[in-house]
Order: sequence, then structure tokens, then C-alpha cells
Amino acid sequence: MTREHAGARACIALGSNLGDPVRQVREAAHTLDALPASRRLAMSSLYVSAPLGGMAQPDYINAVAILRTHLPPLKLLRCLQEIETRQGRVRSGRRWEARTLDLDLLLYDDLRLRDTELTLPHPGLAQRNFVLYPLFEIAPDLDIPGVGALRELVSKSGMEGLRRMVHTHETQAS
Ligand code: A4P
Ligand code: MG
Repeated sequence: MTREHAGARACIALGSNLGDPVRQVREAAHTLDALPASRRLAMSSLYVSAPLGGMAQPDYINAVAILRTHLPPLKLLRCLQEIETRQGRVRSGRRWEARTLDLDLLLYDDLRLRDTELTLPHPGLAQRNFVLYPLFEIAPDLDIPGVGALRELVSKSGMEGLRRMVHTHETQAS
């Protein structure tokens, strides 16, 4: 089937480390489900992860979702940014600041793009275990365009600072 008929497969990283991160991520997952011209295909477990670069911040809750969508990539990115704003994200412009919700577009089919607004695959994907592990959980046979097999990336990446939440009643990051 062509992309026009089936829609594209979009992988989205969810992250939160302010407020009630578990609730934020769960709420965002439901909102993704309701995006126009889209359908959520899969959602990973939630993971607790230490902030990148040893920043003095609370731990993150991270997860990955996969959508089937007819939205074009930039339109999808804007929808994700709208969800972030609606869920109370305030942007100060500082990099890697703590946030109530971050939704990054990791992959859009096998599209490779280098635009100021949108880079695909997401540039941090291959280095971030809190993205690789949840993605592997729901799409183990995925190939990352220009990078390689997800399976290989996961096997080379440790689980340092990362823990899968096993109890659904867990509500706190740590
Ligand atoms: N942009 C370009 N490509 C993309 C893409 N594929 N997906 C542009 C999403 N956005 C993309 O993003 C900044 C700009 O990137 C936007 O204007 C968009 O057009 P932003 O969401 O406004 O800011 P940001 O999220 O702070 O961006 P930055 O600096 O890229 O941060 P990251 O890479 O998202 O990292 N530690 C743990 N453990 N877990 C985390 O989830 N997240 C971050 C944020 C830091 N440390 C973390 C985690
Ligand atoms: Mg972001």
C-alpha cells in the first residue's frame, strides 16, 4: 500500500520531569490517540531516567509512541508543540531545561530531513538510551535511516540511569 493510502509511521518520544510526570506522559499518550488523521499503533512502558548530562534536575519519565498518520511531518510537529503548550509547558529558551512535557518527533517513515524546524531522524536518538529502549520494546525490527538497525544500537547502549517502570500503580519518578 502507498503512503497516501496507509499513512506514514511516526515515532514520538515523550518526556517529562516537572509536576506529575507519570500523569503528564499518560495524558499526552491519550491526546496523541485523538490527533486528527492519525491513529496510535503502540505505546511503550514508562521508563524512569536520569537527566542527560548530569543536570541538577528531577528524574524524567520517558516513553515512546508510534502513530499511523496522514498529517505531513511539519504539521505533525506543530500538533506536538500545541499539545506541549496545552499541557503547561513554558519555554524559557534554555537548552535541556526541566519541563512538564516534551514531545519529539523521532522518525517519520524513512524520511531524512535537515530543516531548522525539523531534523529527522531526531539527532539525539542513537545516543539516548531512554529513547532506544522504549522504541525497541514496540518496534524491535526498526531500521533508523542513515544510522542502522535499532537492535544493534540497543545492544551497544547500556541501561545506565534507566529503569523500566514495572508496577502500573507507580506514580512517582523516584
Ligand atoms: N526540532 C528539530 N527537529 C525536531 C524533532 N525531530 N522533534 C526543533 C522535535 N523538535 C525538533 O525543541 C527545540 C527545537 O527543535 C524546536 O523549535 C523544533 O522545531 P524544543 O522542544 O522547543 O526544546 P527542547 O526539547 O529543549 O529541545 P532540545 O534542546 O533539542 O532538547 P531535547 O533534545 O529534546 O532534550 N534527560 C532525560 N533523561 N530524558 C529526557 O527526555 N530531554 C531533554 C531535552 C534533556 N534531558 C533529558 C531529556
Ligand atoms: Mg523537544
